Amino acid sequence: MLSPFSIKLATMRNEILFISDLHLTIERPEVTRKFIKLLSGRATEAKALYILGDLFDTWIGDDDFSPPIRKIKKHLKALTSQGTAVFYIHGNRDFLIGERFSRETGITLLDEYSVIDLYNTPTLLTHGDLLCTDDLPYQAFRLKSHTSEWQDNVLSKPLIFRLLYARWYRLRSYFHKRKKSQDIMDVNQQTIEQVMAKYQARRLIHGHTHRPAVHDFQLQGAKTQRFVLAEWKKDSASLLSWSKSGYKVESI
Ligand SMILES: [Mn+2]
Repeated sequence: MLSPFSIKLATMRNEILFISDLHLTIERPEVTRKFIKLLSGRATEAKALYILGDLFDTWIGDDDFSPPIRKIKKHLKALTSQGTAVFYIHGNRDFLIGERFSRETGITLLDEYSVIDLYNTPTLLTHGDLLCTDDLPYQAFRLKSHTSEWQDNVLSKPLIFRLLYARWYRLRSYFHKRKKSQDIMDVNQQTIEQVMAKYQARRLIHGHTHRPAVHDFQLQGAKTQRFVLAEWKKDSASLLSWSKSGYKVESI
């Protein structure tokens, strides 16, 4: 039976929050602090929190407990325990987040493309890297690194090897990114239209490109919107909030 208190809570829980690209790392404690503030404050009154990838700057396996991982896990667990559903889509940095992390935090791992009914609009959620189809070398690496053969091989290495590999990989991707043109690093509109048609979606929400915007376009004669979430930095962070009355982009 619902007590008056839980009825009040139930009616309050009408907000759905979306964030991505926090790139949490020990090197940016301000971002970790902002995230924990969100988890222990605002998000406790939300119906659901969707994290669309790259929550962590690197993820080398669920057995890694280096800071700030333990703290983040604790706060995620507290949030899911008190009734906010938390959903996660892997980013290109933390795609090795696995079942153990999900079990320990109470979050639900979603598929790389997931459709939800967001206030009566079929809404496609994804990290965004899959939409950058002009970046052929990256897509080739992604394909390879998402096979269980590659992942089992990596995860079977001792933690210290994986830590060193992650350092090397970050350095490598930093230099690669500098060489690549800005166009190649962005999404491909044709891919977006194909994927949205395939999933029958009228709205797309993703991150990854760090180019926050709301794009309006027509797809098969219907009004369609694409929301790009912002990356979190030391002095700027934002979330996308949906309720029955529409959406808000809020800075934190
Ligand atoms: Mn990304």
